[in-house]
Amino acid sequence: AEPGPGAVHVPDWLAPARQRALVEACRAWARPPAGLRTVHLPGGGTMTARQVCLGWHWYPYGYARTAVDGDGAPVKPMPAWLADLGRTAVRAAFPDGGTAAYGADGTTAYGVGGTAHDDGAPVPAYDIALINFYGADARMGMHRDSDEQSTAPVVSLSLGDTCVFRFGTTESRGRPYTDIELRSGDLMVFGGPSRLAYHGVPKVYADTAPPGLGLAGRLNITLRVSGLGG
Ligand code: MD5
Ligand code: FE
Repeated sequence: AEPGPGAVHVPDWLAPARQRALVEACRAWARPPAGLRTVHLPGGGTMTARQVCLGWHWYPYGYARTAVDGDGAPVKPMPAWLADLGRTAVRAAFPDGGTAAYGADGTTAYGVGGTAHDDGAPVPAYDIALINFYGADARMGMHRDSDEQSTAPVVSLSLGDTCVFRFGTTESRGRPYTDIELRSGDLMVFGGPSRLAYHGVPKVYADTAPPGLGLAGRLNITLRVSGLGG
């Protein structure tokens, strides 16, 4: 399903065993050093979803190689297998190579070391993972992801509790928007015109995670290309 141009929702993309393995990996990444932290916004607000980063450390508003707003430790590396999962996700969302994802010119270069689809369309080299942990009362306000120097599609993997994901326009954080339920195992890819759309998570439904997953709350893994080089 395509909630907007370049935005693709693939429900139930991750098999249960894959979901369990990702939850286990998130648990390890959440540990110190440079583990799960609470993010404080410059305006005085506090993000209710807690976060851990791989590859590059996101802070409001930029990227660093150390947890500058946490314990200051070096950010954990982005595993090659996770970058590969991102590439596989983009191919799943845009099986034809994707003018929707890549722009009508089909020539836009993504990131460093990007390789190609069989049809020649570029495939992004994911070098950032942001993992957000949402407890039952956590939300994320409407915002755009604009701290990356790359137009490569963003990959979003949902685990655990079901949420309402709000997908808006590139123009404003208000209406019109489309509300989509994201469940454990769902994939979303935001490319092309959707890359800079406003979005947020207004609601998490408590106790809706698959029973076998061993997760109370929601995890979202978002894969991005920094465009920052080496
Ligand atoms: C989440 N995370 O569910 C979302 C998944 C964040 C964040 O929003 O910034 O950590 S990524 C959703 C996303 C990314 C890029 C573009 C769009 C959505 N979009 O155009 O809607 O925790
Ligand atoms: Fe975002």
